[in-house]
Amino acid sequence: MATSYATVQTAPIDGQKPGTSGLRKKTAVFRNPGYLENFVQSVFDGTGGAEGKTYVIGGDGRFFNAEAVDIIIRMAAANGAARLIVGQNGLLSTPAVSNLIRKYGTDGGIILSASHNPGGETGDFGVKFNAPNGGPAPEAITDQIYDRTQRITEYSIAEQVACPVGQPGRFTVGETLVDVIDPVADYEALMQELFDFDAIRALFAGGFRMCFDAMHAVTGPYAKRILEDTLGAPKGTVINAIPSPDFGGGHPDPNPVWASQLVGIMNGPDAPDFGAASDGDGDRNMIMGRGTFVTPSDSLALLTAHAHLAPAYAGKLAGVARSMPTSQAVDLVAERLAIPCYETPTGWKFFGNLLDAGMATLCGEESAGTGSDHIREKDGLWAVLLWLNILARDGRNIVQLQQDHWRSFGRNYYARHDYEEIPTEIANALMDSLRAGLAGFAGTEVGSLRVAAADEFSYDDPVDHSLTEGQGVCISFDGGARVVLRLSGTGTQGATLRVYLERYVGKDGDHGMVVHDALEPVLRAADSLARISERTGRDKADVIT
Ligand code: G16
Repeated sequence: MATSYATVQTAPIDGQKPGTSGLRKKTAVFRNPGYLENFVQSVFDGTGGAEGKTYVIGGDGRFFNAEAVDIIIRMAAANGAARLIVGQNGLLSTPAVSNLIRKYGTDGGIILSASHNPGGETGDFGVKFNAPNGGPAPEAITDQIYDRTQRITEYSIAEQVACPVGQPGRFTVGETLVDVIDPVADYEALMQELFDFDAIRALFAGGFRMCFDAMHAVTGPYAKRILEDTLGAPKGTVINAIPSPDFGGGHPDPNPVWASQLVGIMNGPDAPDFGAASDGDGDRNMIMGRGTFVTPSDSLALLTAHAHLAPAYAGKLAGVARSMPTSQAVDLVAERLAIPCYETPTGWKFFGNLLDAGMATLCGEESAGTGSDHIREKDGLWAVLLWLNILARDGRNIVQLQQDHWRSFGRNYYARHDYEEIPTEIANALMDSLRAGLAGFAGTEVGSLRVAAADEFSYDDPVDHSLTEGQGVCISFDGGARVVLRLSGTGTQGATLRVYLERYVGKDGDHGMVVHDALEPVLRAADSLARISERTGRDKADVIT
């Protein structure tokens, strides 16, 4: 029987503006009638229509993932898509989607995830459109999508038909071919091209032990297959490996606060040599050695310094890029390697042009994202495999590598303080008054520090020369300390103020301070200049990472 299609009348819904990384809202909001449908139709309409196109579709398995995949398949079919590539059970990690888009030359992909935000019925959900280069849609495209959400009058959807995504294979919805694929296979093949799997296999065969915490999220099946089945890590190396709709009731954010189980294991009496975790959709990573946490900023610096040990990067680093709030540790490595280091706004999408133009090879962010030109997303398991490749080829352990790095380059003490769910007006007023005072900050003494410069970051993209303004306030102090303040673009409730603290201690300085103590003067200066406690009524941050 022929598939029938419906054209459903609808009206614009407020607030469908994509943020730092796609549209993120409470799951309940996405489940409101027409909410997902309006946004998906706007994605198609805002990108020239779906007629004859091919898309990759998958998500991190959170609550509402399965229903959303079903709706998007039926909408893509009703909009005339030629072919859809869907992960088995609707599962695909964000890096896997990026790889599939590039490998099969599709017209883009739709990723269902709110990344590291909690899931479940009362948690968060999200939809992100990735462009044909495999990367998050740049602002020019998300603006067009948003524009459509404000003018939408109808959406198209196929009738309820069976979409058997539980097994690899092919089915059709009307004229649209739907290929259900093993989510891991293509991704694993790419990793094998990049890294020295034999060296990593030998490392594990020699008794090297690691713990990978998949945090009940999408990376579980990827990590189990690659680390345990292919590379020979002992069974049980990957913990919390089965994706669950509410991430086991946890917060799938790989940082020392939320990955506390891993932290306990790595600080325990029989700690393995290496610890790592990944987030909801598999693009973030956290790295630990025995009793040691490697900050994402330091991880980027160390990976850059040693990337030549991996086959894909030996002699091939064209440049590096980091988001502005990320510590300047990698800048020092780039300087020594005599390669350029680019500073971009927060948001992986800003690395896309640099990667496409071959100007940057490695990129990273303080928010636990690291990646390279192999795809156009950050990639959690990739970072773990690059670390394993380096450990296998270098011979030193993580603690030694980190300490030797600091002795060679100096240490950038670093922490991020998040003040969550601040009423939006208060957060905006804080940032506005900070901006208004910026011009007068230079030369001000705050405690033991003196302001060297203060400005608001704007980015002139060196490839397409698009200008992105208002990307965070940066106050630097004499001697190399700095504080950056900005509002998060990924929260779903109120506003989150992020305060990024950094202090540089040179190669002969004290690298063994407690991070909080090292950063105390910078925190005090930030509070005094931005009047954080006075304006928010909070005497400390909610989450410190
Ligand atoms: C997203 C972006 C990252 C960004 C992070 C935090 O990550 O892709 O580039 O650093 O959000 O953004 P914000 O500080 O605005 O909350 P993910 O892993 O959530 O997609």
